[in-house]
This record gives sequence, structure tokens and C-alpha cells, in this order.
Amino acid sequence: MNPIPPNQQQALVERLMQACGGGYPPQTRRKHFITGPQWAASYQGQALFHAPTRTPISFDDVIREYAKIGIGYWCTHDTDVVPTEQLGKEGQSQIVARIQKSLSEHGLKCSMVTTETFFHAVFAAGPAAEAPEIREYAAFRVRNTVDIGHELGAQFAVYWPGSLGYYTQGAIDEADSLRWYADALNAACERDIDVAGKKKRPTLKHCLEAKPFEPQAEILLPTSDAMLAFISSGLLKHPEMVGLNPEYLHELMWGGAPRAALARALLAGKLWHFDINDGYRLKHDVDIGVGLVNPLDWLNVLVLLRAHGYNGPFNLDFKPPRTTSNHGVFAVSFPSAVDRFITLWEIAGDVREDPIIREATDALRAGAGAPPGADAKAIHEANKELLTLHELIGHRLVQILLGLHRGRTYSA
Ligand code: XLS
Ligand code: MG
Ligand code: MG
Repeated sequence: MNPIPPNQQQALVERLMQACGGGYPPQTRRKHFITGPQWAASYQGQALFHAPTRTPISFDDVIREYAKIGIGYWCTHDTDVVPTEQLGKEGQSQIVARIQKSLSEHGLKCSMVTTETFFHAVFAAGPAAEAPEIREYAAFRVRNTVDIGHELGAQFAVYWPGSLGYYTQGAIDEADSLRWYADALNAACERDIDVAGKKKRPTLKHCLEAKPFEPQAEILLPTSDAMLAFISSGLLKHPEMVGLNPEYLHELMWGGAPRAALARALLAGKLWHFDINDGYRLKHDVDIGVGLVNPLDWLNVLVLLRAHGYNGPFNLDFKPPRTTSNHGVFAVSFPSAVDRFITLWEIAGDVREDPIIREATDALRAGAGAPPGADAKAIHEANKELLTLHELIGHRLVQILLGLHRGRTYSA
């Protein structure tokens, strides 16, 4: 092939995207509660060891492009849109008014707001540091984010306490730090009750997001299960206002099974919000687009969520790779992530309807009917042929994922 000059590359990418097919129209995409973060689309590819590969873009650009794709909801950190020095000031009100205008012009809604408590130097020791003035500042930040959330009509607030931890062992008192972190959440909930009352709006759903490592070396609330324990620890004044925002990859990062973590959150009634992406076990937070690494596991996650009626947001918290251009972020990265999600969602519907999986599952649940009082050997003997269905179900799931259940075969 001849070299492709720069002025022909966007056209090539677009032609190949078209050729991929399998895309959904914006109106179909909008039927799903899919939310697009400001920070994901505006990520410039910078990270530890990396210089940016993309140029900055504004919230207007992100909202406009999400609208074109058919992403119906937008979410943001406070400082993704308001410079730190303008938080809580007149500058913030002007920016929030411009965001409202942009959202309504493009027909998007703000679903969620979150507070950045990890980037600014003031959070070097985290939002629950020893110095009372740092904690008072963190409380101001979460209260202020609640205010922004109500202004923008959000339903959810997310908290990722990634800097709640340490690098140096023994330097902090973990129990005190957790109490202080609870104080910040209590401040957010109390402000919420106050503002919601005045505005005659429902209070926000406050969702905790765990990650096992990064940016601290050791994290005090590393998993969704740790978050559940924290919610019911007695430290929160309004535990009923606080639930979870698990992130798919964050559960893989500690070696967990995301589907099991989601099941535990569901059983606790706390699965309120879900960050969707992909990546690798026991590695850093690579935030790859949903379904690019573990499509079979993703299919099974969506089967579980459909079975248990999850109806919260699916938040596209991934990072377009550094190799993707500014143009590619909206031409390839976001539409393809949305479409893989919808396809997997639809396939999960097929799984739930599949007569083979249904009959196999029913048979497993019916058991062999061994008589009451049968001993262990007799119970095993009675069920052992049925249990082969576990592997058969696994095979069938792969067939459905690959479309082989529709009679497609491969010749040698
Ligand atoms: C970082 C988190 C972050 C949160 C919001 O790893 O995923 O993006 O979702 O602060
Ligand atoms: Mg996240
Ligand atoms: Mg992540």
C-alpha cells in the first residue's frame, strides 16, 4: 500500500468505520441510560510517563459531539469545567449557566457530578488529611459539587477517594482517616438535604467508587466490598443516601470477579451507578473501552444486570488510547464503545431467552430428586450427569457471543 498522506487519514478512518457496520442510530443509543464523562472525552493522553497526544477540548465540544453520537447524558468533575480558583465564586455560576445552555441546546441531561479530590496539590495527603483546614476545604469542595449537581439537574454524585491512603507505612492513622473521610461525606449529604429541600428536588444518590491502587500506594477503601462495609460502619449519618459506583476494571485490578462484586452490591441494594470499561487483571488502571478485552465476561455481567433489573446509568469511564486522534475520539472511540455496549446488552437479552440455556438452568435448579436423607455419595451420583450442563452453558454462551447459535459454522 502507498503511504497515506495526513489529509487523507480522517477519510480513511471514517470509511473503515462505515465498513465495520454494526452501528446504531443516535435515537437507539439514546434509549439506553448511557452517560459520557467530560473527563473521558477531553483526556489528552497524558499520564505518568506520557506527554499529551491530543489538543484540549471544551465542554461545548464534548456536549455537542456526544449529542451527535446519541449519548444522552453528560457528567463531570467539578474541576473538569470550573478552574479551582473559581470554585464557589461568581466565575462558577457563569460557567454553570453556560453548561446549562449547552446541554439544553443539544438535548443532553447532566446525570452526575463528582468532586476531584486527587489532582490538586492541596490533596497531596488526600481529602481526609490530618490538618483540619485541608478537611474543611474538602468539605467545601463536596458541598459545592452538590450545589453544582442541583443546578445542573443531576441525580447522582460520585466519590472516588483515590488519594485516601498512603505511600509511607505508619505515617497516618487509618481509623482516624476513615472517620475524617466520613465527615466529608456527611457534609455532602447534609448540604444535599438542605439544597434539595429548598429546590424541591429529590436528594442526590451519593455513590462511592473503589479502586485498589493508584494514585496512592495503599488505599484505605480499595474494593466495592470495603465500601459496603464503610457505608454500614456507623460513621455515616445518612447511610441510606450512600451507595456504590463500582467500576468494572477496578474490580479486575485486584483480581476479583466483577460479576460477583456486582452481585454483592445488588444484594445490598447499593448498585446505583456503574462505570463501564475494560482492561486486564492485576494491572494498572488502563481504562480501555468496554468489551475490547473481555467481551465474554462483559456479556455475562450484562446478563446478570438484566436478570436483576439494574436500571442505573452505564457510565463510559474509559480513556481513548493515546494513539487515537482528536478526530478519532468522536469518530471511533465513543461511538464504537456505545455500540459494543448496546450489542452486548442485546446479546445478553438473547442469552436470557435462549431455550437451551433456559432448559439447562431449569434442569440444574430442579436437581435429580434424590430422596430426603440420601447420603453425600448418593446425592452426587444422582446429580453428576446434570452437572455437565455447567460446561454446556459455558459453550452455549460463547456460541451466542460469536453468533454461532444462528447456525454459522467455520470450515477447516
Ligand atoms: C479513576 C476513576 C475516576 C472516577 C471519577 O480511576 O475511575 O475517573 O470515576 O472520579
Ligand atoms: Mg471510574
Ligand atoms: Mg478506571
